[in-house]
Amino acid sequence: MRDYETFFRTNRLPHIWCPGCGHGIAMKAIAKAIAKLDLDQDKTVIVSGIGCSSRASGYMDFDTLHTAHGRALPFATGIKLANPELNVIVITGDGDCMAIGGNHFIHAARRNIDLTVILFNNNIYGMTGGQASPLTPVEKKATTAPYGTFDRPFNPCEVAKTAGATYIARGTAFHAAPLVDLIAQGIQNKGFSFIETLVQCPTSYGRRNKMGSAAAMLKDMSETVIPLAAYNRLSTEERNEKLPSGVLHTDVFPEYAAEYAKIIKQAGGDKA
Ligand SMILES: Cc1ncc(C[n+]2csc(CCOP(=O)(O)OP(=O)(O)O)c2C)c(N)n1
Ligand code: SF4
Repeated sequence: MRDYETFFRTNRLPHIWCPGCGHGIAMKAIAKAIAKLDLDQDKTVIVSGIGCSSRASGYMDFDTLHTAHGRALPFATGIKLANPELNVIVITGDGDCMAIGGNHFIHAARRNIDLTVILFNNNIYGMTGGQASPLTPVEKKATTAPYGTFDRPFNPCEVAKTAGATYIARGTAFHAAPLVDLIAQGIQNKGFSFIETLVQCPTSYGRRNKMGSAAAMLKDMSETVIPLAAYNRLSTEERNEKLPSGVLHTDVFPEYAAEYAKIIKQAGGDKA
């Protein structure tokens, strides 16, 4: 097995992330999952949109695409359809994935195309200074909600499930070791895989909401996010305060790129 550290472009360091940002932990988990599965570096592509989270693609030594805000999934879809043998991994933020990119997300999930999407969820638009995203919890403050937002947030795992994703998991930057396994399982699923990864943004989110240091935010995560089995034992009222982690949903549907290849064959297109 290759050392995961060899999967970084060290000449691009130092990274741009603030001290205590959780994005680096999530990026490391992806590199470790790739190492664990012993994926071919030349057959693995990392695609991202725009945001602090999406900067991760630039630090990872694979074929990488840093695309436009919200548009990682259309690029990733094109890559997968043109080269179905590639492992295509998408890194995205909560604004990138669920706001501007929300429509791409539901349709990529609906198609069950073989992509692994890792959402670095810091509950805020970090890069642009702290606007509320569709995943900002009610009452949390943002530059666009100085008195606290009253927009109801999405549960991205539920959106993914409703849209048709065939592997859905939730992990956190605090639970870094199990996160590696959740990502590895997602990569192995032949279909649309979604791993929501909760990460701390001490700068644009934590500071405004008086959540303390990065360490305090991680501690909070460790108490709020609990294994699915433990979550299922809670009362409805108790569940309001917690989030389940681990593999939340799996399903089996035909994979889009494989179905597409069949149609090409049927139409005689593979003779060219
Ligand atoms: C089309 C377009 N709209 C808006 C922007 C400005 N913009 C850049 S990053 C960003 C938000 C990033 O937030 P998120 O996706 O949650 O990632 P984070 O920075 O929190 O990791 C926005 C609105 C842009 N670059 N392009
Ligand atoms: S603003 Fe937030 S998300 Fe962006 S690098 Fe800083 S801590 Fe990370």
